[in-house]
Amino acid sequence: MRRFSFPADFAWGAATAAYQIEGAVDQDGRKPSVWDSFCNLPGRILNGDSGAVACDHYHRYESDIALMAALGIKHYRFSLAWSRIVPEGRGSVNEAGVDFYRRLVDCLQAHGITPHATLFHWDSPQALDDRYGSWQSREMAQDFADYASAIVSRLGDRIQHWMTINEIVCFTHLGYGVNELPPHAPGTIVPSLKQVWQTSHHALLAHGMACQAIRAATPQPCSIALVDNFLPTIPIVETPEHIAAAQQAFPICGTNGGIVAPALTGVYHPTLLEQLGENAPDIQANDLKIIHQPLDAFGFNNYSGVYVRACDQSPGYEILAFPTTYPKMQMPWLWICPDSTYWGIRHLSETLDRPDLPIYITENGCAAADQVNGKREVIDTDRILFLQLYLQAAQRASQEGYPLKGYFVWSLLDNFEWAWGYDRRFGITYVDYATQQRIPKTSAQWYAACIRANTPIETE
Ligand code: GCO
Repeated sequence: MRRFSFPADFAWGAATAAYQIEGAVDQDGRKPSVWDSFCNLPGRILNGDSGAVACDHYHRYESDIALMAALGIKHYRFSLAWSRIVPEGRGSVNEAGVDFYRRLVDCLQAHGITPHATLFHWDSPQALDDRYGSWQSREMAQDFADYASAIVSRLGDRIQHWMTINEIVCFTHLGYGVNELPPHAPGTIVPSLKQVWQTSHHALLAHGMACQAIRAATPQPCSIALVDNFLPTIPIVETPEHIAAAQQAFPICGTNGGIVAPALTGVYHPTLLEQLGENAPDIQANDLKIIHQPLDAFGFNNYSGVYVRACDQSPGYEILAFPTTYPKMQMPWLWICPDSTYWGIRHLSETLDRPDLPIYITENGCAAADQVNGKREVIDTDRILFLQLYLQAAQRASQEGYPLKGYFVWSLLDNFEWAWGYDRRFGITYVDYATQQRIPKTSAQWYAACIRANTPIETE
């Protein structure tokens, strides 16, 4: 069967995040992040796990990078720990923390792997939570921009691909709850939904100000992206009426109208603002201009979606619940929806009218049972099936001319899966946390074959 290849310059990568893999949380000047504190709260993390050791990547990065090179991976998305670089969140820079990332990037480049650095992947300095409540305060945006300046002025000679913030909804709407503490992330109880939306507004401001800071500090041309896990709406059948319904639903589904929409269009969706009423965030005169910065790319973290159908009653579409037997991978929210890849890309290009914006899938992957057999192998054919379905949908978008530039599998390694601790494994490489041994899973070999062929390989 003739397979459609991705474009010759398609970027095949792997992704990780600092707090989920590094460990060494009190080494070389790093100060606590809100996730260190959150893990110390009884009952918040499954099995009382924390990122204190994780995959010990801080000490093992050279062998982990060699693993990537052996698979033919040419792009690596990782995140920088803000509290390793500016331990108090603002003020003095910890040069020993910067040196770790300098060593990491030099090692990547020695292996011919391009670094893609995410400035913020949820682990903000505890000191700023103590000072003004983290994202509840507008000050966080300025402190984040200053941190961006500090690191880009130091590593901008080695890093040309910057991503400002990962998944705003996850550290705002999942961290701040109205009259109850949400389970997922550090944060606090706030008196109203307005305060929750104010935290995501401050995160959008931080993104915009960081874009400006990166452009001012970089010593060479660079690419800047925002990374988001917006919710793709999928037409139940690809007929004009159901496609129109999915497009109508997209900008107001979940938090799409208040996060990806303002970042990419400069406008909070009017229907969302109408629905929020007095719970809408306070938006200062120049805010949306700051937020709507020109971008060089967009990072689409793609896991699942929702099905939509047209209907006669207002508003003209219906978001469909998943049947209880709908296939999932090993997370309660991980319904298998490969068409979310294709339609997510189309919504960015068409529904938000940004056909100009190159797109990377900056995360895609799944948790799976991952049993180690008697030969110390992990035969994860379930993960291969998942990845193949999503990559085939990505290929469809690419073949139809949408500007898909690359794909980063989540994740290179099994790692600290936030509130689920180490109970859930997303890696294409198994980590035996007792010994820190790495075991490339069958999916790693499969992924290496995809990279060589530049297309999703059909399983034999
Ligand atoms: C996210 C985060 C990752 C998660 C992964 C699996 O997308 O939630 O970026 O840190 O570990 O997605 O949940």
